[in-house]
Amino acid sequence: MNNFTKYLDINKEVLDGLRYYMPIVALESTIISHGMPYPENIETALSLEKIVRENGAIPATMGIIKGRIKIGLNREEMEFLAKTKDIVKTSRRDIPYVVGMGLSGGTTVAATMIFSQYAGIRVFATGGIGGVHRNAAKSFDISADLTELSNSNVAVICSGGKAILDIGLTLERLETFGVPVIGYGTDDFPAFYTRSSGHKVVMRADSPQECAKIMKTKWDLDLDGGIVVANPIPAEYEAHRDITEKAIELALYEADKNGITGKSITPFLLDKIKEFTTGESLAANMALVKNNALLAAQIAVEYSKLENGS
Ligand code: PSU
Ligand code: MN
Repeated sequence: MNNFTKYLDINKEVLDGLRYYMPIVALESTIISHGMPYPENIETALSLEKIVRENGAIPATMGIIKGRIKIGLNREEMEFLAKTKDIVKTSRRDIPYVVGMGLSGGTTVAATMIFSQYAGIRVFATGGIGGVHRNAAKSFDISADLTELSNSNVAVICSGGKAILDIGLTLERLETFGVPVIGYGTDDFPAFYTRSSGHKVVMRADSPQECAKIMKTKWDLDLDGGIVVANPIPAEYEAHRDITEKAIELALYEADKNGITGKSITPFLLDKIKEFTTGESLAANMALVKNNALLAAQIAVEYSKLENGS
């Protein structure tokens, strides 16, 4: 037995899924605790699980409840993370503190990848990954999501990086870390609220099968680390580029003025952008993450076929 197993609670559905090599999709919970307001957060979390199920996979929303690492939160636990005030945004750095002190945490992309790796789950859907912040040369603010992508063997299905980041520098870091960044049905890296960031990707896949093949090949070759599948927001939900960009600039100005730094900055910016776009960004966020859950389920189904040798 590994040392880590005693810290994990794997729910029955996920445990059965793991036992029988069924397709499973990991989902994060910082989006619940810090990324969206109540009640949109819980509505979105529940509909992601529904979409994953409808597309033939088992959902496993990760989180920490009173010091226990949950591989698959139940509805009550999701509600708890959605409503409670002092939930800790938990990235790699925070895990020992939150678990060791018996606290509760919403897991970031990095922490969710780590928990997925513990359980052996290879596919994970989220909204956007963290990355290199626009003023990183001064602030040194580079998300631990990128480092984790260089470590854990998990494919992260997302809508690119948030436009609050420096997308060009984020792609440079990912290249250095050896992380394949695959445009799904696109040659452009998406910018979360909008379909294109203006930065090209050098890899493209047009089907879940192709994504699964790249994953299988990478890990068969012992090239440890994650994969980013960048899935653009559906066109009908795309936010207005100019308005979003203005909102981001205003939000960055507010963050600077209020001295917001470290782990608080992403939730602060997202909240301000929502305010400045009168909710358009929240609607876009909800739509894109659902679209990612759908693709993740399809990829998980194809990947498990490859794993089972069929
Ligand atoms: N993007 C969103 N909503 C979020 C996040 C990103 O639109 O809630 C969260 C994710 O959990 C991501 C984290 O892993 O923010 C990155 O935070 P940081 O930059 O502090 O590493
Ligand atoms: Mn940061």
